Amino acid sequence: MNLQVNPHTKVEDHHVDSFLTDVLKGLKSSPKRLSSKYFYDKTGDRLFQEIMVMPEYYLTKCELDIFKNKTADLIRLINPENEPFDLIELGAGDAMKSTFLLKHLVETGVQFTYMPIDISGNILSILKEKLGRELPALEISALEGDYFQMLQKAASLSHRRKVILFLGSNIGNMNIEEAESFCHALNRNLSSGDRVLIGFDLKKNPHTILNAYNDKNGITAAFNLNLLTRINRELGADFDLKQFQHYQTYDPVSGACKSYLVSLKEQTVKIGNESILFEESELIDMEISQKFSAEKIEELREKSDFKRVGEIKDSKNWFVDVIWQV
Ligand code: AVJ
Repeated sequence: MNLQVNPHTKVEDHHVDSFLTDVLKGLKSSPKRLSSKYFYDKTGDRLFQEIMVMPEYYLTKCELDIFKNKTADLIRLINPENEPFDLIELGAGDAMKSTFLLKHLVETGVQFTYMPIDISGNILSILKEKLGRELPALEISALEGDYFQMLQKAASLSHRRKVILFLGSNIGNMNIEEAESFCHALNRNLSSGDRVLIGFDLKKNPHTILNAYNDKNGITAAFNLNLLTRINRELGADFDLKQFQHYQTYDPVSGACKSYLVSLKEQTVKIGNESILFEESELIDMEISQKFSAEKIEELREKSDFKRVGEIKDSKNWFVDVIWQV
């Protein structure tokens, strides 16, 4: 998992290079695709924060219910002996939910460092500012980048038992196969006794799920289309946003909730020196938000070699945080 970095290349150049490579590779595939991990530029961060407060988007409310009202239970499951440890959060974002946990932990006086990892440097600076204000006693060491690269960095900084938080159904952005290899790799990157807390969105009435991703005000649509704006700005492309339309699906059998952009006409888009042809009605596969059954979660745990520790659901039983141990 080591990344070879040319010492003469600036980090920003590197970002642009791999962003361009990924975008071109995705748009030359069939079906065309773009990775939702690139949604989170400054505007994307803001749009996702708007999504989290939409009445339709129940996920954040459910997990907040757990973190607000079952904090002591959570702490018992992640750190039963109340011993020093390090708390690493993958995809921390603004850490709205984990802040409840952090407050509680600071109050108990247990020794720990909080290491939030996120792909968005923008949201990490917002987070650091907020936590510095609300929890000045908290030891924090923020890491910007991809999950595994930064997880390794965090592991090299930490000499204590580790607890990994992976909340908000971020794991749903992987299909089942990817989630399996992710959890397996996560397990291999940790040591015996380390624990993970993973948030899964559960299967439920398919109308409820589809509504959460197909809001009437078009915020989710704007969230998807914003990636085209980002590609225009950062990679010098000329996507015409009026010629692409958001389309959302949910398959209650597989649990896959997927978003697409539909090309409204035959058109050519320039990206750097390349031209990409879109047929009329051709799709770009944008994002998967996988929903899980209890059985699928168990299967995932077994395949990735974790031991079951416990789980906590919200009061509606719509969302579950599971705790596993290496
Ligand atoms: C941040 C990946 C959990 O899939 O529910 C929200 C992102 N996409 N609305 C999700 C998202 C459209 C969200 N995650």
